[in-house]
Amino acid sequence: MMAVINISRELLAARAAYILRGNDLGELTTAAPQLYPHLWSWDAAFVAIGLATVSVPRAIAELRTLLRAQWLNGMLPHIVFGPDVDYFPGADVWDSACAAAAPRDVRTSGICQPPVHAIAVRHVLAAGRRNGGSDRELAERFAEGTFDRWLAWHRWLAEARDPSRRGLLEIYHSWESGMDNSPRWDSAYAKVVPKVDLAVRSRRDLQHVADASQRPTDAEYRRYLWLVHQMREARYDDDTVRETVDFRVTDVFMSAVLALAADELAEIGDEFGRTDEAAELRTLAARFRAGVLSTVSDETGLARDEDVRARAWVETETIAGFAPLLCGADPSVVRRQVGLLSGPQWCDHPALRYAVPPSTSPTSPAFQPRTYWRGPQWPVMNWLFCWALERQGVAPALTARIREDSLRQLADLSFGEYYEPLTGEALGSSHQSWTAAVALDWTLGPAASRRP
Ligand code: 2M8
Repeated sequence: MMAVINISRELLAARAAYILRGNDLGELTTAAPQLYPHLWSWDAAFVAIGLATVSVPRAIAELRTLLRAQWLNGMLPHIVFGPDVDYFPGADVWDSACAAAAPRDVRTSGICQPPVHAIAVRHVLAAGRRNGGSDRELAERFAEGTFDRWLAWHRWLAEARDPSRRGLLEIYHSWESGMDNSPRWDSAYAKVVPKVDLAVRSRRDLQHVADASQRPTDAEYRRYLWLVHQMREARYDDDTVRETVDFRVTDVFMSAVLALAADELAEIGDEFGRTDEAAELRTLAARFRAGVLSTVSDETGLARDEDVRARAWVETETIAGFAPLLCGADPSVVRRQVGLLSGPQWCDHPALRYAVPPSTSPTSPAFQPRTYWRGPQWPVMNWLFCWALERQGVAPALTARIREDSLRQLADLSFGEYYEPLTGEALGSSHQSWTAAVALDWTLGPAASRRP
């Protein structure tokens, strides 16, 4: 059993700011110093939320770096490559230049990640207004001036990734979900058989974690690389990718994030007189909220992904099942989900070191406490669920508990990428930027004043 560490909120904030500073390459914060030496799309949004508490201009610069890499079709790519450094699969493997829609002057990957960005833009705007003066001016100019870019991103998702307009986003690689090796994807991946043996030997991630079992396996990586190969063959053309890539699933978590973010962007639209676009965004949010709700299982109370090719629901009990709590839902669904999340299958499981949701339920046969998205707790997920619930004014006791326990978990100051739920040990990369960023918002941001 690890000792409980008591540190002041000031020390946690100071250390978190120091970590982000250490990962700062100027206008791009690496997701982590060694394991992830480039900018990741949804990491950048969380990083901006953290940075907004200490520097509004620097938070804006981060989001602008991501926007400079936006594709002509509106997609925000999941990786924006910085200076040449070891990472696999790097820019050469993705070869985004083969895509007609890719930007010519920035190297990127060819897939996307959950669209949390509008949440970040609103945080930056609010921080600018709290600070006043030039921060207010900069933040307002930024939010107004980039509105169309974020709108294009949301429109692309709604059109290219929801072809049958079910209100459910499709993904063609599990890296798009952000939860790369979650057991959510096991059944779909079981049918992905690489036809070319791609160089798994080049994996560099394993050099940067203490124990390879905390990362995806080589067999998983072979499939990941095969899907990249298929997309590159399709030159990342949306219609071709949809029809040819071996992995095609609807992602209920990402769909809920889109609904939530579309509502946030609509608020910005209204503020700056873009009322037609704001109405369009609210319609989009309603479509995806309904889509998320349509997946909820009567039996388990959890929302589900669907393997589109197999036409089969994914029943694995992962944190994504709580998607309705992100985007808002029918009160009876919310009540049942809050009960589940607070209960012994999740946060109140007796073996947990800290009462925060693991990425897979400890009562599920798929639970692996040390392996990446298959069981560990992720501070950034805790932040997102707390923030979304607070935004709706739902479950204050649960959110206060998750936040307090997250802060206790972070008190070892390692800013781990993820945490072993039974022991509280930090795993994966240390000095992970989005972990430091959420610590900053919890200690210095508006959430800090709501804490007991
Ligand atoms: C992880 O994903 C990358 C691939 O995109 C990796 O494992 O190499 C995920 O946790 C993802 O959600 C995250 O954005 C990224 C950087 O933190 O790392």
